[in-house]
Amino acid sequence: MIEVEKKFSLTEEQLARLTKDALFLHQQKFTDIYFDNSTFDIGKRNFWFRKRGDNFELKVPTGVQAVAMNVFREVTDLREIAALLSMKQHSDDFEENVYSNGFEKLAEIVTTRRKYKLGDYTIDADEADFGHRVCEIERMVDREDQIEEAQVKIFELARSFGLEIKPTHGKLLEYIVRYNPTYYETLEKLGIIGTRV
Ligand code: V4E
Repeated sequence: MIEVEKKFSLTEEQLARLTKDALFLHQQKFTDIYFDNSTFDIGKRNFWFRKRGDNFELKVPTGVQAVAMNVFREVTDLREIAALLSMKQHSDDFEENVYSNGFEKLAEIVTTRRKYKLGDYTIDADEADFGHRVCEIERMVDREDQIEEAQVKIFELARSFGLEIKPTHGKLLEYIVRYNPTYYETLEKLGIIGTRV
């Protein structure tokens, strides 16, 4: 399955309207630690490497672009992550290898997420500990050729609730804008992050 998602910046009132007839699934709190090295080699490939709770995940662009958004694949197999990041194995412990290969903490973000279901859409209302709120509307599809249609449907839902469709930073991008502008500017100059609808 492929997750197609779009981020929105909503007021409390807009979020209340969007979730009024949605089914509340649960609230969870999790910590993401993102990593990169001093020359930003992970970010320069538009890869995003994190430990969420106890689990390492690497987001890798699929090469599929629809409505000016990259679609990412999430790699969780540790051997595949190590291969994609060209990590040398110095220890049997994956986390030790992360650090011994020169990767260090880029950001640490604690998120409180409220999850809802609205028809075929999932809504994640996230609040990060550094004061950034973002709402994601998501749909799952089976095949790459369904991505574009899913994105159009997300935009249609958003419009039906009067939500403004404008570029919105996710939690990590907002974090690095605020706390690591050199990282942000480097990737922005390379065209890796920028204005996306
Ligand atoms: C993929 C990505 C980043 C990693 C953070 O991904 P995101 O979906 O924002 O995090 P989150 O917490 O919602 O994860 P989930 O729970 O959905 O798995 S940071 C930047 N990107 C890619 C990217 C880009 N290259 N340019 C722009 C403008 N936005 C995002």
